[in-house]
Amino acid sequence: MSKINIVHRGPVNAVVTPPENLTPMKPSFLHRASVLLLCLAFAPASAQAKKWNVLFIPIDDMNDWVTHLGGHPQSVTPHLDRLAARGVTFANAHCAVPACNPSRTALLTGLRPSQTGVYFNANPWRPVLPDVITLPRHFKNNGYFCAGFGKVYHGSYPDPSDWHIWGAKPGDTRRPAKEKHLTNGGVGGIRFGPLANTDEEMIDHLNVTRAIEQLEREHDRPWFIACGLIKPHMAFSVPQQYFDKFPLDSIQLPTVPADDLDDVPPAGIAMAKPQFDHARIVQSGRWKEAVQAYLATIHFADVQVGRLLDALDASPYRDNTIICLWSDHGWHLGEKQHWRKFALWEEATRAPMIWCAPGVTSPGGVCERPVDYTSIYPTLIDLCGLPLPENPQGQQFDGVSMRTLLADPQAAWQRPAITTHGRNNHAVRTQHFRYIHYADGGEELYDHRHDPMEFKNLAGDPKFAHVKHEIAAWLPQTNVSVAPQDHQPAKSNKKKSKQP
Ligand SMILES: [Ca+2]
Ligand SMILES: [Ca+2]
Repeated sequence: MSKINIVHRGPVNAVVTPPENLTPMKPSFLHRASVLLLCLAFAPASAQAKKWNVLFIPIDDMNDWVTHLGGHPQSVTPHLDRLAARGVTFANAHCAVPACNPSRTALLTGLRPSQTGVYFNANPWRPVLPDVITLPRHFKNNGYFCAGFGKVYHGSYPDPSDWHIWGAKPGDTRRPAKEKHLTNGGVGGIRFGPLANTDEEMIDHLNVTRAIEQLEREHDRPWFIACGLIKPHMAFSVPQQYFDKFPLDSIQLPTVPADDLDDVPPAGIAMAKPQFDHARIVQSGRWKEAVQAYLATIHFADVQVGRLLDALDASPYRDNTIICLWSDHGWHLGEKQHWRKFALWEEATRAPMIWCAPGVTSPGGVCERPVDYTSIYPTLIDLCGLPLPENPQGQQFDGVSMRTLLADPQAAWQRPAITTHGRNNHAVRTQHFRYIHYADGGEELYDHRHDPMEFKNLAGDPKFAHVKHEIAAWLPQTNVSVAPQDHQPAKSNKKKSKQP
């Protein structure tokens, strides 16, 4: 697979340090050095004018149930939609891994799990990638002010040293209120139900407020501010008013043919686990409630995004800030008789990704090219003119810059999106097809031109053998072992985090 193709540039904001002692120099050299220094003295000012800030908005577990992506006919997401209308939305964007920790690790390092071994939530990433330069670290190393709030990394495994401010500024003792659940909270492990809380009591509201406070500040250098939303991650629980917008009687369920898994190989059925969450939800008679709750929670998250966008627009940084919004993966609510992420189908891998880059994107761009999240890091440093990170252990990006697609969403694009779930299980998404290859050789092939819900597996159809063969050439050739698991209880890990 080809390596990154972005243009390597030197850091435009390199600090110019005058020589400590000029006396040994000959006059002619001193003169040349003075001229050089004079030129360099002006360089930071002109470079500064071209510096872009970055507003980075990770969202947790938001699938394509976003109005402008059409994943569910009843979704209400006016703020994501207005952001999309302002820049470029990627309608065929996919996570590198359908789980929180490995998705974010791949995104923040630019490295796939097949290169790092970070395949699952229980694989802490820093122990196996101790020196890897993360995306925020790279901006920090290049003179940016970096502040991160909310869920940027997986909750248990942040690296606060990547930032100048992580979680809350010193002295900020504000804490969200406890969630006050109005119902019994769900079915088995699928947790949902309205809260008696106000918006202001929610942790996402507080983290957005913290990010807004940074947007309202005067900054003496370019900044990279991340504000990660925790909703719509379970529990699908937000204030009652959001539930009221989706009357239960009106809720439309996904279409799930009873025989949909009949043509899915055993490795896929093992991921779907139809006898667990789905069987329980159907038996409980509360499927519509779960869908209602997810729509309500997405709507709440959308309102928080709106607060951030309003604050940016009211700030002096409106016109010199790149906005990059993404959700770490999709979510099944019964499709393929599956719930949650943890699978290689469209519902688990497709998620919103929206960019606004002043001078590059044009309003209303919709990109149908297949892209995955290993390309976010290369794209951001390309847009900001930062050099490639030099990882001490030599790891190189798996993705490439998407600048050409930001500038022209219809531009030619040869690469597919690749998603990995567990060692050597991969999905390759091209513009029209999804090909899944499991470690045991099981295969699926879906033609999205005629089958957007992936009901008919064409992998065994000889007519598509050539398609399968061509797509399979993109499967990662390196599939390293799974990184060591964290055996500590999740709660004790969370206590270690400085993130409120
Ligand atoms: Ca997630
Ligand atoms: Ca099927």
